[in-house]
Amino acid sequence: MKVQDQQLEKAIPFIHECYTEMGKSEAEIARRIAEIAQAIQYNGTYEHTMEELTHGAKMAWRNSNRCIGRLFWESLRVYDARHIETEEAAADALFRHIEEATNGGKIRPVITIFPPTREGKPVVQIKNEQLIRYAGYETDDGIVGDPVSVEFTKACQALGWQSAGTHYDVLPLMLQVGERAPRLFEIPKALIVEVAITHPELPTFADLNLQWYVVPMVANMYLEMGGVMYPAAPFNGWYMGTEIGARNFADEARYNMLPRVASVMGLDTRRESTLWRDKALVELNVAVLHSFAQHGVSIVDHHTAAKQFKRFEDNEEKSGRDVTGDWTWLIPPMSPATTHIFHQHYTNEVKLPNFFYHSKKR
Ligand code: HEM
Ligand code: NRG
Repeated sequence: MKVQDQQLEKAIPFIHECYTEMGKSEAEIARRIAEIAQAIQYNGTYEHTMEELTHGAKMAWRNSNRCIGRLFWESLRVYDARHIETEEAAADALFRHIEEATNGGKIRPVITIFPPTREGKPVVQIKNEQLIRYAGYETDDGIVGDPVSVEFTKACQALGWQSAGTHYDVLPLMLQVGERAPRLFEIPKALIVEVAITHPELPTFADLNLQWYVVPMVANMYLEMGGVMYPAAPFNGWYMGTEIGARNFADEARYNMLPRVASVMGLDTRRESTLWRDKALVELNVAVLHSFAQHGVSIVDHHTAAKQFKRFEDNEEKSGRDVTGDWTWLIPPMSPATTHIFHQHYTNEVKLPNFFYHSKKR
């Protein structure tokens, strides 16, 4: 089948669903589909209207099987960056994204949508995994910083990036337009909000010198809607505490802090059966939630997030839609069986529009 036919074949159900949800008539749907068919025939592709782009991005979030935060799908703010052609303009759009999303700590879900792939047109690519992430360095004394970033950090250094070499150096944006060499842009310090981690009752926690950035902005997935691919469409919500406390700080392959947390708590680590890991994990997660709340930064604990997800499931049922989900990702990494998600079955069918990983090398 020709590429154009494939696009039309995906555009039709998208327009149907999107327009029906927006309360448009059958006549309007038919008119728009005819218009799209013609655009594809003459130009090889079609452009989404602002309405389609906005509602389509919300649908993509609603269809994200691994996301526990989907109750709020309708609140997504959609920024149109489809006109952007230069690295500088892309960096500016991303700075604006960071600012609008951070919103002084009252985090807002945002997506910025860059130009779609189009025959003969260069695309903007964001090489970072998240807009804000910490660098990782291999040193003689082991890894400094976030081990997950070692490879990307090397790529930045190869392009001339210099940094302090601390555990928490925010990486620069690496942007590429078309076949040009990628370029680096430092994120202005004033835009980066971070929280130092303290514990509400255990003052020794401060000795760990832990901190984290407040907004998770996923930048390494493409958005597919109506047969159109948007290779750069970074999005964010707010954190669920366990992402930081039970994974980023706790995983052995990340900051690996449980032994040190146990040490400042004075726990007996000689035997596994004291459950020192579990005790350290709980207090570390208490500290993350406490610190964000104390700084007035949005964050959700995993019990509340699961309850919100239940409301999402109920809403979807009322709207006559099946909830799809990836159970292995939806269950929180702490006390999963205390949430209803653990005891429920989800079908991991992939609905469109949706977000997908880029292949590893790009
Ligand atoms: C994954 C929570 C907003 C799309 C996740 C995960 C969590 C989460 C806990 C699992 C992450 C992991 O284990 O690494 C939330 C919360 C939000 C939110 C609390 C607050 C509003 C959003 C938004 C979008 C989104 C705004 C898109 C518009 C996704 C996608 C994944 C995901 C695509 C899977 C990522 C992957 O496969 O790596 N979310 N999310 N989420 N979320 Fe959300
Ligand atoms: N676990 C990753 C972030 C992944 C996305 N999580 C969200 N997304 N909450 C981490 O940095 O820990 N979101 O759009 O809010």
